[in-house]
This record gives sequence, C-alpha cells and structure tokens, in this order.
Amino acid sequence: MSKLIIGEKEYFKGIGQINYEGSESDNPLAYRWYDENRVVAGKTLKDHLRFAVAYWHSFNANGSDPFGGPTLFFPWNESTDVITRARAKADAAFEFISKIGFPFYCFHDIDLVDYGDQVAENEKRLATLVDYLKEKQQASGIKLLWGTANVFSHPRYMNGAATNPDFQVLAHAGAQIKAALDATIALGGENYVFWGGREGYSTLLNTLMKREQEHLAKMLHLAKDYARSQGFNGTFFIEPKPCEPTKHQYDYDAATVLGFMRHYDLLDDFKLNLEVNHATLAGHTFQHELQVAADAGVLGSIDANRGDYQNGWDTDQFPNNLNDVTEAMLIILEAGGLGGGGTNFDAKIRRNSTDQADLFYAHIGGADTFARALIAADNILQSSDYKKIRANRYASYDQGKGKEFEEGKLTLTDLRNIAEASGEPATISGKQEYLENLINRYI
Ligand code: XLS
Ligand code: NI
Ligand code: NI
Repeated sequence: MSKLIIGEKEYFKGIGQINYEGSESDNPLAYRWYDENRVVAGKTLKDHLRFAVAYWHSFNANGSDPFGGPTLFFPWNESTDVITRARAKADAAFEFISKIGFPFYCFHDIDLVDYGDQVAENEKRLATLVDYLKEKQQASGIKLLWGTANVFSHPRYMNGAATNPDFQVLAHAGAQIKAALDATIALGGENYVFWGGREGYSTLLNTLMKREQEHLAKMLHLAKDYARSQGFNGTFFIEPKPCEPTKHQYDYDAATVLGFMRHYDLLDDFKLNLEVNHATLAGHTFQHELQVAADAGVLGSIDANRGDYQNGWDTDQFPNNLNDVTEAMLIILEAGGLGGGGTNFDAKIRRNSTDQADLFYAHIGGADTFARALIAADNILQSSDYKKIRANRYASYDQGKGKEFEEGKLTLTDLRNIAEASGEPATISGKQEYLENLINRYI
C-alpha cells in the first residue's frame, strides 16, 4: 500500500486510510473484495489491476453540465494565485490517492495547473508542478500510470489539434504534446496516452479526411521519436472513441484504430487504451473491444467506467456491473493481462454527489467490482467447463478434413465434394444460456 500523505491542510477530514475488511464487513468506507495482497492466477490483485485515479474527474470536474454551472466547490481551489492553487490541488490529490490506497494516477497537462495562451509560460507552470509532484510521488510511493495533453478544450482547437486545417494550430498542439511528454518522462510515467478529442469532423463538406489523417499519423510519429530521444521506454496508447465532442472521430473504435496503426506503421510503439463507455458509444460491448485488441496483441490499458442504458452519451459513471466486468476480466486474463497499462477510473461522481465521502464510495465500489470480477473470472477459467465448451465448438477443425482446411490444403472443389459425401450436418447447440448461467454461478 502507498504511504498516507497529508499536506499542510487535511482536505478529506474524518476519512482515514481505506482498508480491506472482507465481504462480511458493513463498513461503507472499506474494501470488501479488493485485498491488494491476495494472489490470483500467480499475481497479487494490486499487480493485476494497477488501479489509477484520474486527476481530471476527481480534482477538476466541478459538476457543471450544458444546462447548469458548478455544483462541486473544492477547498483546494481557494487561492487566487495559479501556482498556490495547483499545489493545493496536488496536496488534495495525493491525500486522496494515498487514502484510497491506489498505486497510480493519470493526468492531462492542464489538470495539474491552469494554462494560459503563452507557450513558454505554460511550460514553466507545468515544470513547477512536476517538481512538486516528484516530491509527492517520492513521499507516497504513488506512481504515474500515464500522462497526456489536453488538446481539445482550448478554443483554438475547435477544428481539431493534429487534424486542424490550420498549421498554426497544429503547431500549438505539438508544443503542448512536447511539454506533456517532458512532464511524463520527468515523473517516471510508465505510459503516454493520445485521446483524439477533436480529431475528427462535423461535416465532410469542409474536410479533407485523408490529409487530416496523414497529419495525425505524422504527429504521433513526431511525438514518439521525440519521447524516445529523451529516453522514454514506455508504451504509447491510443484511446478510441467514436464521437463526442466531434460528430465522427477518426479513432472510432479498436478495429478502426488498429487499421490506422497498421497503415501508418505505429504497431511497434503503440497499443490501445480502451474505455468502457466509448465501446458502448461505438455500438460495441467493452468485451468486443478488448477481444479485438487482445487478438491483435495491442491490448494496453483500460479506462474503467460505465455508460447509462437509457441515454447515448459518455456519462463516465463508476463501474458496478459485475456480470459485464467479469466477462471483460475473462478476456483480459486469457490475453495474459494488460500490456503495461492499468485500470484507470476515468469516471466521475454525479453533480449532486456533494459529500466528501462520495469520491471514496465511488472508487471503493469500482475497485471492489473489478477485484470481485477478476476473482470470479479466474475461478471460471480454472475450474469450470467454460474453456472446454468453447474449444469443443471448433473441434471439427482439430483433425481430418477440418484440419486440412485450416492448413490451406483444400480447394473450393474439395469443400463441395466433402459436403456432398457427408450430407446434412448435425444440429449443434451454442449453449448461450448455459454459459450465461455459468457466469452467474461463479459470481
Ligand atoms: C474522454 C476521454 C479522456 C481520455 C484522456 O472521453 O475518455 O478522458 O481518457 O484524454
Ligand atoms: Ni478515457
Ligand atoms: Ni471518455
């Protein structure tokens, strides 16, 4: 567990270190499943899950939405001095992360400290905060899972960042990405993320799609080359999302990004950071996105959250659906785990969740859901007939003519002759309900 650190002022008063108390506990401020030292499939839960707190949702998001202003007023935002305010926020962040007991955090450049319009001034501010965070990391043992640049919020990015039709805007995106890479490297960040917030279009009437996508690929290569030249050994992740804020984003889903990575020669350095709510926006299950990435060897990291069945936007709620997460963990475990990444709670409390404890309940619930799902998934893989049932469905390809087909030894005419000789195939059940019940049995 990371070391508890409280700054000059304690922000989450009355709430101490969150401990594992077991499934019989009635304490809402304790873990019931996330025992970080429990060993499952040869690794501790801490090392499997690599939980991270998202700086932006937990310490910046103030509850405002398109219909109303802020509802969450943070005591760390009181000072009128930019750096004092940013340091207070870092104090609060590290107090929270150490109390919740997660090993990692993630940030965008502008989450750490307010940015203005001046490139050099922004670099200076970020460097000041990096020095401060270095101390906090050392004192607590908390590490940086990934850093990223927010190149979508500033009004200059309204037509995109790396895909902006105006080269001057693209240059500003480059400046921000360079500084965010410097910050990530200075803090020993293990990975770096690209989420293309406005890398897409609102209408094709004003868009040269091919040219924009080429610019995006060039920017990714420049960033990768720069980071490598500065000694960064971590992995770069691209985070797919189909829309929101643009109508159509180029990084639509895992399969689309995979094609992009192949086309632009990015597979050696880049993997995917998959987010649950982005999968559902793309019309997929999260499991589908994980399987696409796992099959291609690019499963990197996950942004854990959930959407809402009744609406179609990125509500970023904390995960709590055991069945869904168990199915996801089956895929992650069978893939041999995440590729250098972790489980980042890219999720926010609701705008009317105004108690200090709400941020704790949210992370405790998310962590317990993932821990419990991981334990269930491991049990399913170890002791049920789940794997056997799946393998048996394909048994006809393991020998005889089926095997010859897989080995490329049959022609289309061979298939025709086999069909004629063997007649109508037997009816074979897909056993979906049996398998669905099996998941429930192990939860
Ligand atoms: C927004 C994204 C964003 C990325 C990081 O929908 O999920 O939070 O994870 O830029
Ligand atoms: Ni995300
Ligand atoms: Ni998102």
